[in-house]
Amino acid sequence: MGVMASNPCVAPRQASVVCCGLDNAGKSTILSHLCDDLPSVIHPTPGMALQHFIKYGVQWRVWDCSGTGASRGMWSLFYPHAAGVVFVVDASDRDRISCAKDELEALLLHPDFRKRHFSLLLMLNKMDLGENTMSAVEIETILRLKHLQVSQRNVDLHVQSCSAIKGTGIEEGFRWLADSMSSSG
Ligand code: G3D
Repeated sequence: MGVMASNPCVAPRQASVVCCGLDNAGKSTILSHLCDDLPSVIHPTPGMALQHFIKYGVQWRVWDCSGTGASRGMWSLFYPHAAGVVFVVDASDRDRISCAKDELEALLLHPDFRKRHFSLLLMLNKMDLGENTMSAVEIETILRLKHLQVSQRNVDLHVQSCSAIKGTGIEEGFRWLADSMSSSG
């Protein structure tokens, strides 16, 4: 089912989403394109910041989680309440791509997600950095996404290349997520 155009007479449906990924991946910058009232200067997220916005016929509630090492243990507090996950990867961060893989795997194997159906939007960010970035194919291989699609049929996955600095790929990604969550009720 597609996302309907916004109609002021119809209350938008609600969607709760957890946004995670390593620190510096660009989570807050991505969300700044969707929230009208976020400041233009993005500061490191202290623990978690809850964002509300209405876009693409959906009233979004997004937990923007800090990705620093110590804070990652807090992500799972929001899993039981989330119908969708936005996992942001810094495509220019070769040194930490295996760490991002480990965190993604831990999320997928977490009891709150292991068995139930959910939508996973994987944002491959900072694609504007040109030859310094890993390609989408390279990242998909490192993250073993083909294996994931076979082994975890409960995950509706979409991979979206983007540049939060340029604002590209964000609308496409979140429109897909809105559609995916709508389809799974
Ligand atoms: P986080 O919320 O995941 O921790 P932020 O990440 O949104 O705070 O972004 C971390 C840094 O990456 C910021 O730079 C931000 O401007 C930059 N960044 C985010 N998205 C992109 C992108 O698509 N391309 C490029 N080139 N940079 C990006 P600073 O310098 O403020 O730390």
